[in-house]
Amino acid sequence: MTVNAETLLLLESQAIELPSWAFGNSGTRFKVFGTPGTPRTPQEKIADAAQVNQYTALSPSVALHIPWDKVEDYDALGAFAEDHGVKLGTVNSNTFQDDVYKFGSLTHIDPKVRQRAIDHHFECIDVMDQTGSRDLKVWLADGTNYPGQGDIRGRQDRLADSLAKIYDRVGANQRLVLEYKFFEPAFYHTDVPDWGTSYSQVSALGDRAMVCLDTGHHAPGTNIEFIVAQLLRLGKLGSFDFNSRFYADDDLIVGAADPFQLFRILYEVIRGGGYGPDSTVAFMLDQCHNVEEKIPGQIRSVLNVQEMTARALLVDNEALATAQMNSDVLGANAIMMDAFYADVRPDLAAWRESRGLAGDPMKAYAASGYQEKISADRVGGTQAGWGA
Ligand code: AOS
Ligand code: ZN
Ligand code: ZN
Repeated sequence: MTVNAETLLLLESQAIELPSWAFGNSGTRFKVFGTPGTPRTPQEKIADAAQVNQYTALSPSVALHIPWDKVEDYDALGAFAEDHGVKLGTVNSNTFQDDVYKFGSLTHIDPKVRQRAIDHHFECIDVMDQTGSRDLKVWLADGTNYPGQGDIRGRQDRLADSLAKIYDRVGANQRLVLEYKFFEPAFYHTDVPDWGTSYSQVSALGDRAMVCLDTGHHAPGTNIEFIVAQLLRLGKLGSFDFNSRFYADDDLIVGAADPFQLFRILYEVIRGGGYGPDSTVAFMLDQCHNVEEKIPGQIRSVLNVQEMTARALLVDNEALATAQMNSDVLGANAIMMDAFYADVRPDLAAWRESRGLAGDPMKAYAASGYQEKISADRVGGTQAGWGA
């Protein structure tokens, strides 16, 4: 199977947003290993993200995290990004690291704490107004550890109330995307544990509120592509946080743990109209590189998404429809597997070269000397905010 011109045209517009925090040091609660050359400022994170785009032409924007990427002058930060060939993207809020949020943020029983969390989101919207960002991504650490610790129903009501106040401030060209996660840091219940909760909360808000699907936020064995199909059907799939997992919220390189799952997800994205220039579904990575180098880790990630998208585009939909019509179980399955097993890498490398890019972006980056330069220049790079 070869990647034809029509498929290449569809691949040309692919854009995968990079998270600024992927370039910072990260780790587990046992240890955060430092990587030489780690960025010390938001500008250095953006410069590193720009490297990924330079070698792949796949990642034209960088997601910010407030307060980790807080600066005095967002116009200047935007101009810095543009100078490096990228744009500022999704703004991620943070209500999980202040002591005041120990028992919740937007769901907290104390109205003063809730207001503080709401105000933080207003601040994020102010940032979006300056950066021109479309999406405010809300992920909450809210939840409880023990039965009885909180009133699950009351927390849900308070969440709805807080989100409505935030949504009121979201501009006409902006969106609120609500991410769900079934556990962690709370272990008994999480206030937005699943797509159904996120869907019901955002549906109550309005058209510009959507669900964010983080591929690492489901129980083992969950059929994630089914959720993708359902959310697209409902018109509520706003964005993806791509990563992969073996066990919990591992935040490993997307497509590393289960390439077949990534293929199946992307097939449903395409099938449901969530891919291409007319789609508003945002592709973003949400990853941490604990032991590997961060820039090549991100390059590998966007290439994995591109390769699996190409394979998913190779599915012979006409033949598949016929096989399904005839209840040809094995025939239909073989059509999917043929596309999945197609090695698209040589075709993609040749296509890259035809566009003036290196055929092998990993190799080209390694040979560029950038890693050595930042390792020599930057001392005392920052932690992304995770781990430790
Ligand atoms: C946390 O588990 C979530 O995946 C968040 O999407 C994300 O990692 C965070 O918002 C970064 O601040
Ligand atoms: Zn996420
Ligand atoms: Zn996560």
